[in-house]
Amino acid sequence: DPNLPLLSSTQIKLARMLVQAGQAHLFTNWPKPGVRDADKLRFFDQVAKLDSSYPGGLAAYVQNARKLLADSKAGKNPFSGYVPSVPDGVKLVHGEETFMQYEEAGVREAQHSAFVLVAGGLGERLGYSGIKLALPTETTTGTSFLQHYINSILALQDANNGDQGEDVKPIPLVIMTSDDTHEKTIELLKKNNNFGMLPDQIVLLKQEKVACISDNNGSLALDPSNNFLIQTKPHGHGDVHNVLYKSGLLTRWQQEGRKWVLFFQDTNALLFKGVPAALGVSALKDLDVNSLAVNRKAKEAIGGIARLTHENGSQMVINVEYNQLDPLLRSTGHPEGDVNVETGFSPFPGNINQLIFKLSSYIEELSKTLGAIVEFVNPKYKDSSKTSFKSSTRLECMMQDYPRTLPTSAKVGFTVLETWLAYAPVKNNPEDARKVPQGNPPHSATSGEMAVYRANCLILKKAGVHIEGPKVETYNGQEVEVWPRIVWSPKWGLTFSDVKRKVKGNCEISQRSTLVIDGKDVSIDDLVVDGSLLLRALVGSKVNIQSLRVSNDGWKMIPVDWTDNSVQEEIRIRGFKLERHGQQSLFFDQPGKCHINNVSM
Ligand code: UGB
Repeated sequence: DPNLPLLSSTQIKLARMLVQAGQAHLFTNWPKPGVRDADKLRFFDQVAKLDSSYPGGLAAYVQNARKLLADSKAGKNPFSGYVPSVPDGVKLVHGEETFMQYEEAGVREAQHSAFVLVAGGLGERLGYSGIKLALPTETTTGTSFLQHYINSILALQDANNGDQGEDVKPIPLVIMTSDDTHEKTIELLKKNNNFGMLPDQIVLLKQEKVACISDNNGSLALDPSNNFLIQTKPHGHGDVHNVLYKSGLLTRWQQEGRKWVLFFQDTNALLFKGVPAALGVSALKDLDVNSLAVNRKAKEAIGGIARLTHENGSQMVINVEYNQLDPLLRSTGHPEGDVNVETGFSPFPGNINQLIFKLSSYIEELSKTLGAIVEFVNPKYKDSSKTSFKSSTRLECMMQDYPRTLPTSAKVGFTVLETWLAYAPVKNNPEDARKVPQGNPPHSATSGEMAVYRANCLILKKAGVHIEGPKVETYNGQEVEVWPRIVWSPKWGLTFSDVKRKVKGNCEISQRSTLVIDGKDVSIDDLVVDGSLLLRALVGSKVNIQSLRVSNDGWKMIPVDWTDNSVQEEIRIRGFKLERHGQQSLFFDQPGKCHINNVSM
């Protein structure tokens, strides 16, 4: 092309690749040499990046897009040829003997694990301007999601540090970021000294966006605000497999003797209450893939786990997104689609996208796929002829689609946990959350925070504590159960047996109360709280609350209006703020034993 500036051989190759892939239109409006040459070179930098970050390069991307767009135009269901049925998995009830056995096994296995947090999503649905990892899980302690996740991993690490044995190796944490979240994630970690993790214990891997496509021919779209750039959009959390594969971390982990990789999402504060038991299931059942799941209401907007049997007899257990499950059931002899059964739930458990993979078979599979994952496309067509799009589209992929390419011999299972225990994501803004039909979870900052208190209260109740409540109240237009605001650090109550061991005898907490327990060695024999009590013990301090009565004005939940811009965004998305009217704070900073006996305050 006479309008190209002087190019390097690599750039010439890229230009040729684009033309051969039917993308000559990208150059049609380029001015003559000498005009906007810097922009032209920047264009090639971008093309080089898009080419190297996609398995098989941009040419493969265009080819895959054409095929998926043709399937989409023809209305082909990605699972056509498959018949769905309800799969078998492990169903656990919190507190039962089996649950506790799995928890114990899981805590032991944690020292051979690595954690991977996918946090590249901007969370448009939540309408929060910061990164979701920085949001508080609850406002009683203000602990952010990232801090809570790190505290939980450190508690698992600490639980394996025997009294005489060697310290276990730090459990690694990978965070997948994107251009939308990378800098802010670094900032959050820096500002907080990695929340106690060692500097090289956390690795950030950034996913790249993919090129947008403007028509069924797979033509790459130019950025509407810059004609020398290709428009890009996120490719989805499925990128995590390719990003990990390329990082070289998997083989390093294998050399370190690690066995499990646990994937998790950015805003589920309850998740780690299910991790020990689910990891125990992976270990004791030797699963290649274990997906955590919860009971799911029919048509609830989370994926359903199904067994799919192909006409040729092959089978797979896989997540089917909620918008595909219903039509798939209708087209395979279930005219009523996805409906609740006598349990009040859909028979297809809901995928909460916490996945546990066996590292050895994961590495084996990625060496074949290079981390590429089955993709899909979701174009918004202008009309029913499906010949043009309302706006550009792109290919997407999901991390839970990993088992789709696995051999049938792979052991793919799932673990169903109770929703109250393990799942309360923060995904929806107040406007959308209030419209969620009554009985379905709103998945908002309000419901996410209330779920933390409820889970802690239910666990303590099972351990024998008398808990008053809950009260039903309305915040940001959502009716929620308000339980006493009880929060503990993961190192205090990592498993149910930890909690049972630490709480004995006669304890009573009133509905209006707040109780925070922060410290590994705090045991409670007899405690009555009506108001607020904050207990904090530094490492080395062994505190025994033998008998303590606390009564004060406590902390009150004051409604705030979601539209009130004078209130901090983190607060108004939950619809209330906490006002501190009275509290007792006990801080134990000295090593050794300390008993609190017969005290009223
Ligand atoms: N994410 C990335 O890291 N990169 C991306 O490009 C996109 C997202 P969403 P989604 O928990 O109920 C998933 O948007 O994809 C991260 C499952 O597919 O919150 O709509 C992002 O930062 C679905 O089956 O969820 O739905 C976040 O951490 C169901 O399980 C994570 O990926 C659903 O989650 C998920 O992104 C659920």
